[in-house]
Amino acid sequence: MVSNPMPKRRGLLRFLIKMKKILMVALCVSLGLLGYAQDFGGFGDFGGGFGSFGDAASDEAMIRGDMAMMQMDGLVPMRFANALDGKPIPGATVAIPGIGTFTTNAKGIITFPQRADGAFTMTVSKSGFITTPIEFKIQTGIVIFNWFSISPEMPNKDYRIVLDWGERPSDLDLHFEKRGGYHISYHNMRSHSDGNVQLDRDDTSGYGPETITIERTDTRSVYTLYVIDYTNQRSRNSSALSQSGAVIRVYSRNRLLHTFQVPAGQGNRWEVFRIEGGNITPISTLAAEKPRSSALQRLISLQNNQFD
Ligand SMILES: [Ca+2]
Repeated sequence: MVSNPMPKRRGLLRFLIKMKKILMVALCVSLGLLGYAQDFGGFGDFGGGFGSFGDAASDEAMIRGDMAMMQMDGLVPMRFANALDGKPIPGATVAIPGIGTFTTNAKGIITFPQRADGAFTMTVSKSGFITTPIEFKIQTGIVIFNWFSISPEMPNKDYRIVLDWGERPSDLDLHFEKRGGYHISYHNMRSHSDGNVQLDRDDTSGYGPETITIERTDTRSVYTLYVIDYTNQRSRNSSALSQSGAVIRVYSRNRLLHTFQVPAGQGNRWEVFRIEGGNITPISTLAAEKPRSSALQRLISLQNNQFD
């Protein structure tokens, strides 16, 4: 189980990164307004020269600044990223019946003019990635949760589980447990007990993706997938997780198998599904996280991860 009062890794570093992101967004928006007012080519060129300034977190902040500006300009932006590393997917085709067909730019973004509210399904495709249908809503003229992660092809793997969400909470965690066996999360990022299983990416700054890839599952075993709202781990009745826009996409052998949306309600633990007999059984309920693991268990799990 997760969630011990012990500070999660890199507490100070994460704080500094967050401050840096805020400053970068402020800089981004300021420069964008200046460039836009002076008609320096609008948003298409905006920010292109600043990529070398920062790390991945700063790059993401720049993209969010770009997208905020696009929305102010009456456009609907959506952004597409690689589920394994969170990097933009340029050159992907996004087909939206009733709206149009678009190609993502270098930052993985498409835009179209704001339009009447409604529910839509788009199909995202690019060579090397799994063609993925995604449902989305336009509400009050915009798409609120507009970051989407797409899985690279994986013909030889049983499952890939990808968690996307909105800006808050900053840190959601995927947990994948084999009954009587391994427990994959940021604590223990990989196991080789029945084929490789690993946490590919732990996101701690909002939006995701947070991703687990499972090479093989045993049809005689039972597995459970759940999400912990680490940011609100001490608030058992928090509604932040239910309002996070969290979506889990489960891919299997080069196709999208299931999409799970976080349900309404209270709780900092989202029980998503079980795998039993080789099939996925949806659960999708919110609950309060159970009592925390002992300090000894915590120490053991950290050491296992360290020496794995
Ligand atoms: Ca996380």
